Amino acid sequence: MQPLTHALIVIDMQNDFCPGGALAVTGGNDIVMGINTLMDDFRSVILTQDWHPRGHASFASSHPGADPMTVIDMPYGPQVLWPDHCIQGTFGSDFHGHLRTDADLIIRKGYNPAIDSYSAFFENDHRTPTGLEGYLRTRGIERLTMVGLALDFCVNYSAVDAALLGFDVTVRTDLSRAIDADGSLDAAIAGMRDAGVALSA
Ligand code: VGL
Ligand code: ZN
Repeated sequence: MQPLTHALIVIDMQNDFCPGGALAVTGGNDIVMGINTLMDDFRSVILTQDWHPRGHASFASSHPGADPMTVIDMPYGPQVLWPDHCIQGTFGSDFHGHLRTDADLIIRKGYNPAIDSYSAFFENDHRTPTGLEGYLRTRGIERLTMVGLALDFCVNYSAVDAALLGFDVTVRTDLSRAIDADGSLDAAIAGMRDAGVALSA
C-alpha cells in the first residue's frame, strides 16, 4: 500500500477515448482492468474527466471548413482540432463502464467553451488553474502516479505540469495508450523526460 502522500491520477478513461468512441485511442479499453487493480495500492485515487460543452472551441465542427486533426492558432497558441467528443452528460463523456469510480475526487476539465484543457492542472493557456494543485497540496500529497488516456496529450500535459509544480511524478506507460498523430508520442516522451517525469512500464 502506498503512503497517503502518494496519489494515483487516472486520466480521462471515458467512452469517447475507447474503441467505438468519437476520439478512440487504440487499445484504450485494454488498460481498464489493470488500472482498477492498481487502485488497490493507493489510499488516494483521483479521476479526471474531459468535459466539453457543445460547440467547444477545440472541435473542428466549430470552425467552418476545418478538418479534424488539423492545427489552428488560438489566442493561447496552437490547438489541434478534434472530432466532437466528451460532450457533457453524454455517453461519450461517461467513464468506461468497467472502470472503478470509487475515487476521492473527480476533476473535470475542458468546460470553458473557448479554451481546451489537456492538463489536469491548467487550461491550455498554461495559466488558468483547475484547482487540482491546491487540492493535492492541502492534502499533503507530494508524489503522483499517472495512467490513462491519452499518453501523448492529457497524460503528457498533466505529468509535465505536475513535475514543473514540484510533484514527484511517475507515468505508467503500460497503463496508458496514445493517439500518436504526427509524431506526438515521441515528442511527448521526450518532453516528459526533459521535465523529470519518470516513465515506468
Ligand atoms: C484528450 C484530446 C482532446 C485526452 C482530450 O484526454 O488526451 N485528447 N481532449
Ligand atoms: Zn477534449
